[in-house]
Amino acid sequence: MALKETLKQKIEEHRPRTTRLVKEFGKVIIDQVTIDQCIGGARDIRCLVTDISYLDPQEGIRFRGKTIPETFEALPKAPGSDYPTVESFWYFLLTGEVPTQAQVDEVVAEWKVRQEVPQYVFDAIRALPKESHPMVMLSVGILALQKDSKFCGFYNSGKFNKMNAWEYVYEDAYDLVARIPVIAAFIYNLKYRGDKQIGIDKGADCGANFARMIGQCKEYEDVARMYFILHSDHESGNVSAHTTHLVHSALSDPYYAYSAGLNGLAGPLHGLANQEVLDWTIKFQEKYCKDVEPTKELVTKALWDTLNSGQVIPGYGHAVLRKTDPRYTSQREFCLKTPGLKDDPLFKLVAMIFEVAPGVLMEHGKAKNPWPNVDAQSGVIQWYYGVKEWDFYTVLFGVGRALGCMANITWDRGLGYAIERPKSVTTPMLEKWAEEG
Ligand code: CMX
Repeated sequence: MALKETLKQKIEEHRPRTTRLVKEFGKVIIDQVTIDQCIGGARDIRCLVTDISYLDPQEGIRFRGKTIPETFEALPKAPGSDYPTVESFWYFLLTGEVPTQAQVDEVVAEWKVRQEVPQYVFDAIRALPKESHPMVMLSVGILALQKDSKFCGFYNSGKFNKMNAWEYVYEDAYDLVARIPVIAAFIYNLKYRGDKQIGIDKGADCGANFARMIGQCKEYEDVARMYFILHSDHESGNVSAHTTHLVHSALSDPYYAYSAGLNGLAGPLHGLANQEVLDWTIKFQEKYCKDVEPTKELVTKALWDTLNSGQVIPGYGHAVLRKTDPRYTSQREFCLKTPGLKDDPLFKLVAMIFEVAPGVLMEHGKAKNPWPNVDAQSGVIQWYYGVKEWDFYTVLFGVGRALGCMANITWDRGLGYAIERPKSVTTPMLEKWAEEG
């Protein structure tokens, strides 16, 4: 069965489960809210639903029930590669089913049709000041696509109905995931390669095409595939996924929703941390290692300097995770098995930080999780392959994250999730409840 028919069947099978939960068990209590959660960013409150991925604090992410190694193992691989295509992963995220090779081929073919980006998107990006952050460019590019939103068109058609609204979200979502790598490549070439643009390679899958469009080597094709898949989804409560879900819950179309999600991803406590890691590491090299090899003592001193100046150590800590992020481990394993990369001085330094930083953070005593997250390891791979412009790294994150966010809002509409509207209270109310115990 083709992707859309499989998804339709899955959504229709799922709907009665959601309806039953609301109708028969709607008042069952699954959590309670404390004052520190109210003030502290709603941390851990169970109030979102997604079946696309689940984040266990000890184990890390599972996509559709599969760990990262299980996901990479299960999905059909790109020709001549150890990694699956992004297209096969898209099928898997949307449906929860591992696609056959024939189903993957169909998605790859459809992806190619959908990936053409209208000229006005490039014109909108080009009109921005050249010094604009690439995340601004990406967010503007996605927002510019809104003009042709099929969901918005359906809403305005006078024929809108809740039962098949998801099909129009699906159309936009699919267009968006196919186009965002092309927009990202355009931004890269515009900003860092003197506007030397390279056209789409119609014979290539998403990862290979992205590598070629930014003028990269063959080996980078797997980097792109791995990177986009690893960054795709981290259940629903993180800033980018939650923002996308929230904005779409007002029936804003996928372009409005994901442009907003990208703006959240651009924050230094979220996706921008990957650029901050490289910035920190390169500055460390320049300051401490001009004439000497880095040592654990030097790294320890630099980490304490950062903490004592009131800054966070980028790439370490997490709101949910309490162990090393398996997305970190997966990228580290990629480095260790890649000749050249495993002996690269920057990788060795990142590995040394991994040995030292958790102990420093534990001694510092604030962070609940002293272990590295995805951002601590991602930049060094890009750097090694020559993508040294680290303000671009969050754009790469944003290309990957689109897969999860778009799969999620397609299901949001499929299951008819309501407009999001939590309740706020005032400080005097909290003080009164505090006194009452
Ligand atoms: N370095 C220094 N202090 C840290 C820290 C770190 N890496 N991680 C957490 N802390 C501090 C917090 O700032 C907080 O301090 P205050 O009490 O003074 O406010 C305290 O430890 C408790 O924080 P927490 O409950 O452990 O963590 P939060 O859930 O509040 O925040 C996160 C999570 C990721 C924002 C935080 O760990 C952090 O700032 N890390 C560095 C930035 C980073 O790597 N972000 C990327 C996360 C992954 C992603 O989304 O891409």
